[in-house]
This record gives sequence, structure tokens and C-alpha cells, in this order.
Amino acid sequence: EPFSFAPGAVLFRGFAASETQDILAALERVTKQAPFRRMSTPGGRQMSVEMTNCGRYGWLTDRNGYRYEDRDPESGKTWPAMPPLFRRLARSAAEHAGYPGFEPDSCLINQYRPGARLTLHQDRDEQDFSAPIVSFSLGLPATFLFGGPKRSDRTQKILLTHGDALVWGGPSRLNHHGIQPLEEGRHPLVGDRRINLTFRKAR
Ligand code: MD5
Ligand code: FE
Repeated sequence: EPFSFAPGAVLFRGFAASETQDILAALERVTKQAPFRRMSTPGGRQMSVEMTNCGRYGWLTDRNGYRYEDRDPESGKTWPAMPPLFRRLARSAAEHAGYPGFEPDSCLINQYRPGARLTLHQDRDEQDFSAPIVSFSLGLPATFLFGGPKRSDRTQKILLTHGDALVWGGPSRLNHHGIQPLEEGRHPLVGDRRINLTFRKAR
């Protein structure tokens, strides 16, 4: 059932779909403490994706650069705790992909409304590239672009749909990737948006 589209990258279709309602309830508790916001890039542009975090460290960007911080700059408080369900799902997907013992200390939560996109980039703000990244998609489908080590490498398109789990480690950990602009639509449980939970070991 799992589908590998690159060495070290494994996709599990619908892995978390049966947990949708509990995930959304946990997400609501997180976003009450740390609401979604549009962050600024170091170059001064506002991202189209809305973001927040839970767990020990949160990924953020502002005029000073990309980094992990243990506090939400909007509130000055530590990020909300990672819901046990989130931790369990991330660990389970990692284990199924051959990475037992995954202990994420960070969960970045991305909310895409129609039109929102994420340009081709690498995830390289983490201290240890040997840990995998585990990511879940909920709601509207999105076209994921998966490239290579160089930004100019050709990309594959993979449709990510509701409940999918993507585990990414090993040789493709530093590959470029992105999300094409989200199409209009409405998901029966999640509404007119796509939610992405990305679990990482930041430190
Ligand atoms: C998303 N998020 O769906 C995208 C892709 C990010 C980010 O890229 O940095 O927040 S999540 C899919 C993903 C996660 C980790 C690794 C890879 C893809 N990959 O190997 O291509 O909001
Ligand atoms: Fe990324």
C-alpha cells in the first residue's frame, strides 16, 4: 500500500483519515492559544500560507530569517503542547516507513486557503538531517512538487489528498519541494481549506 516516489520518501494514502474529527478538535485547542497568522519572509514578503506551531519548538520566519523558537512571538508564551494524538500519528507513520523511535519536538501547522501556495524550497533549518520529516494532509487536495537536491532539478507532481501521510528521510531529506496554488473547493469535514501538519526534529 505505501508508495515511494523517491529514495527515502514514502506516501501512505488516507493514513489519518479515520482520525479527522479528533485531529480537528485538537487543532482547535492549539489555534485558540496560538492562532494562525501570515508570516513575513526575510525579503519582506508576506507568505500566502497561514501558519502556527505546537510542541517544544516552532518554526517561524520574519525579517530576521527562518528559524525555530520555543516561544510564539505574537504572545511571548511557549507554543502549545503537542497533542498526544499528533505525536502518536507522527510516530506511527514514521515507524511504518522504517524509522522507528521518531520523537518530533516540533509540529508546524500550515493552513492553505484557495490560492495559497508554497514555493520550491528545502527544509534545512533543523540541526540533524538524519531524522525524517513526517507530514499529514487534511481537507482539500493539493499538488505537491517534489524536486531534487538542486533548485533547477526537474520536479514530479504528486497529488496529496485528505488523510495522506508523507514520510521523508534518508537520501531525499534535502530535496526541494513545494505546493502549487490551492484550487477552490470544499471538503465535507475540513471546509474550504487544506491543513498540513509537519513534524520534525528541530534540535
Ligand atoms: C505542505 N510543507 O504540504 C508542505 C509540504 C513545509 C512544507 O514543505 O516545509 O512546511 S509537506 C510535505 C513534505 C514534508 C516533508 C518532506 C517532504 C514533503 N518532502 O520530502 O518533499 O504544507
Ligand atoms: Fe518544506
